[in-house]
Amino acid sequence: MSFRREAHVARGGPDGGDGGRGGDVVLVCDASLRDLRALRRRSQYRAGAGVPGRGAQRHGANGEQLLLAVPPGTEVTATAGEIEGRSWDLVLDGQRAVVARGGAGGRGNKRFTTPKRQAPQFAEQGLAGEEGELELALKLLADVGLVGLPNAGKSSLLARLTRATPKVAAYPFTTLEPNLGVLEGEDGQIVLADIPGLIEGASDGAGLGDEFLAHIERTSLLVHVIDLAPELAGDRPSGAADGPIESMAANYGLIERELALHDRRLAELPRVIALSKADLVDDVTARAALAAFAARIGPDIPVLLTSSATGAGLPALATELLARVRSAAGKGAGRPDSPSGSVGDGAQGDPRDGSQEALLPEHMVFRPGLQAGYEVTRLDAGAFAVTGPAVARLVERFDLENPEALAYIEARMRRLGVLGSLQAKGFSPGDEVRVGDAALALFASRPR
Ligand SMILES: Nc1nc2c(ncn2[C@@H]2O[C@H](COP(=O)(O)OP(=O)(O)OP(=O)(O)O)[C@@H](O)[C@H]2O)c(=O)[nH]1
Ligand SMILES: [Mg+2]
Repeated sequence: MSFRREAHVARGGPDGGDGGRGGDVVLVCDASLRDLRALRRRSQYRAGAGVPGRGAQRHGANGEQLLLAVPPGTEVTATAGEIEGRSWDLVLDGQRAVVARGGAGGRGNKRFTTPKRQAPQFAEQGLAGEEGELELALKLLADVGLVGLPNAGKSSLLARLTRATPKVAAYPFTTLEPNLGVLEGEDGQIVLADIPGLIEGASDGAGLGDEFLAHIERTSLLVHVIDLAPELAGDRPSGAADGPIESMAANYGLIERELALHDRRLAELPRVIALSKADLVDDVTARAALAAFAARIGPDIPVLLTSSATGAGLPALATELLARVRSAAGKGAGRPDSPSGSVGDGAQGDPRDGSQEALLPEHMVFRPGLQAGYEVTRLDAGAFAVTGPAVARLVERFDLENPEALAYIEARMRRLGVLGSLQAKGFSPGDEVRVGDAALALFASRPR
């Protein structure tokens, strides 16, 4: 609130400028980051405050927004505060999410000048910005997930198909953390993820549990790796009742059940089956097993024989994966940000693909609408409560000790119809009206 004061100007009039709005807290997806470590150092982040307005109609500057960089694949959920329940998914470089908006600035007293109120002795207060708690989870972004029992040969496949160097050893649970590798194709790359082996009950936490399944939730294709050798390399005659094919089918069913129990989406992903370690059995046996197993599984799922020792079947597997990921991306079923797609050069605002354009801005833009609704409740004789966002904001915005500001609130409430509703419930001038934490004696001076 300010009035013009100058030596030779009498009654200079109100000249209070508006306050600036508070800065937003914004998460920005940054493809150069790989983890969330940078955010561990602090637990609270706050954007800059708006600068108050000043005399001579000088408006305050807006608060500086706070930009926090997160790696692609960050899922954000607001778990507390007024932002609770909102969520964002940051996958593309440069993508932004405004997770908490700064509060609006208040208007200076100059704005409240009317022919009748030429010297307003009050100004609006700024509103508080949004506050809350966020949970950030990083999920790997891979096109293809390698799944299977422990020791099936998943990491060996990743090592042969890509330049990744995961640990490989002849015992179960060699892999304790997911590994990523890039498979180079002729016209693009795809990312493969090797996760720890799964066992029965993994979806309930058995073995290393389902913790790592989250990392393959966003793949567009799974490679289910089944060890061909333990059944066929032994001296069990193939084709015997309850023989190797039944046993492989049982292992297959077991893993598929765990995937489905973890998340239906995983069950619905297309898959390729790799019968691994084919070098450990003779060619004829391996081919017979392939034919029998493929017949069991049905025509919809390709089954391939592979050997990470000799490299047999690996070019065919690579071709299959590259083709299927590309066709999934073409259908829009895959991740829109697949490195094999047209993004990845970091070009922003390139209008070549509408669907990607649509993903580039914030995933979710939350704009509180103008909610004018309110509710009047009679608490007891002489006391009422009014609830509703518009009324709450009105009261929050002004100094309630200031009689002029109070008169302004009364006038606004009358226009909103609040006075009428109060009167319908037995309100008489001067009764207590509670709005949020405030208790006001309204309409005491000028009942109508
Ligand atoms: N002969 C032969 N051995 C293989 C082949 N693939 C994997 N192995 C062996 O099988 C064992 C397990 O291989 P890994 O690649 O570590 O298996 P994994 O599925 O990643 O196992 P976990 O990480 O424990 O789930 C290792 O001793 C590998 O050397 C193959 O094609 N031929
Ligand atoms: Mg492994």
